[in-house]
Amino acid sequence: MSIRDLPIPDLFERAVEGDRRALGRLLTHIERENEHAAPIAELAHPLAGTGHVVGITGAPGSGKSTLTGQLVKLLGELGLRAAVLAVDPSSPLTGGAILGDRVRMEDVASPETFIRSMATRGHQGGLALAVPGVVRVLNACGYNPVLIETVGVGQVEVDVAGTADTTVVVATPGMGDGVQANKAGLLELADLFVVNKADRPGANDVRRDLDLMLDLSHATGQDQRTGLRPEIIMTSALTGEGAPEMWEAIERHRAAITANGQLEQRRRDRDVVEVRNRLLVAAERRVDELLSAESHADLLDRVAARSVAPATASSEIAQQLH
Ligand SMILES: Nc1nc2c(ncn2[C@@H]2O[C@H](COP(=O)(O)OP(=O)(O)O)[C@@H](O)[C@H]2O)c(=O)[nH]1
Ligand SMILES: [Mg+2]
Repeated sequence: MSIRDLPIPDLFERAVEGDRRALGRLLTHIERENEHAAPIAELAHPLAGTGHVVGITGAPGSGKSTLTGQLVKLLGELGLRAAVLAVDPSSPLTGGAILGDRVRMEDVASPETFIRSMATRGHQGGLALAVPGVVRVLNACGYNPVLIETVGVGQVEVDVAGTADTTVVVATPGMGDGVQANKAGLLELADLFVVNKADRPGANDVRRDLDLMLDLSHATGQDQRTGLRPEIIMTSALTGEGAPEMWEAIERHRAAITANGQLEQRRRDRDVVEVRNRLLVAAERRVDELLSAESHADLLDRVAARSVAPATASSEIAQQLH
């Protein structure tokens, strides 16, 4: 029987046993949010939640993919079965730049590594729904850690970073990155800073800037989210220098938030956010359905004619929101 025709439970079983094509198909269902997505999530959820989810974010060109490649190489040497989820805001699923990244990453990755690219466009419920779903299935299939690479701009990335247990923010010399990170709200997100391209002049200045900013946020009480001061690690992804130190720092962060109970809290919060996001999508659909209903055309006409106020119309329609 072709893998396409396998019932979902069989497909899932194969994926858990290590069949990469089966896993690929499961992820496609999840990404499409089709009728198979919920049954897959039901199978995966009890098995997931123990793997370490690491977010790697930063400006385009800061070296996230190269760095992720080095990390994946290292993890392979450590005997870990890592997965990479590369989230790109623009490329279609098979698209340009990301494929380039993928080839490079796969050159160094161990055969056990699973690499998946995901576009941010074309998701019905948005990435906020698709990413946790994909991570859940990867975890359930024994991939640990799961590394999520995202471009550090915009709300989507901030949401995706919220999916991670440990969020690494990558900065580089010569881009005014400290300031950029601050602007994009990445400073608050970072559990760990990596100054990549440490082979370039100015890397130490970036480190110093980040240090100063951390001092400042400490002084103003802005870092109360975690109570932990993010470490700053210097790397040169081209050679792999600093990659082991980066991984050690990621593990230290995980150990710290495991010990202080934050890991459990973060995961709980994340699940609630996912439930909330799903409810919002469902609610929005229901609202659109109500607004386009024939029975409300008259009411909306009266709003247009200024004989009924929008607030009154919405309270009236809201009575059918269930
Ligand atoms: N000099 C130097 N170049 C790097 C380093 N890391 C990555 N690069 C280069 O920076 C460019 C962008 O890297 P890439 O990993 O695609 O960045 P991404 O957009 O953040 O994923 C590529 O040309 C890399 O070869 C590094 O540590 N030092
Ligand atoms: Mg990249």
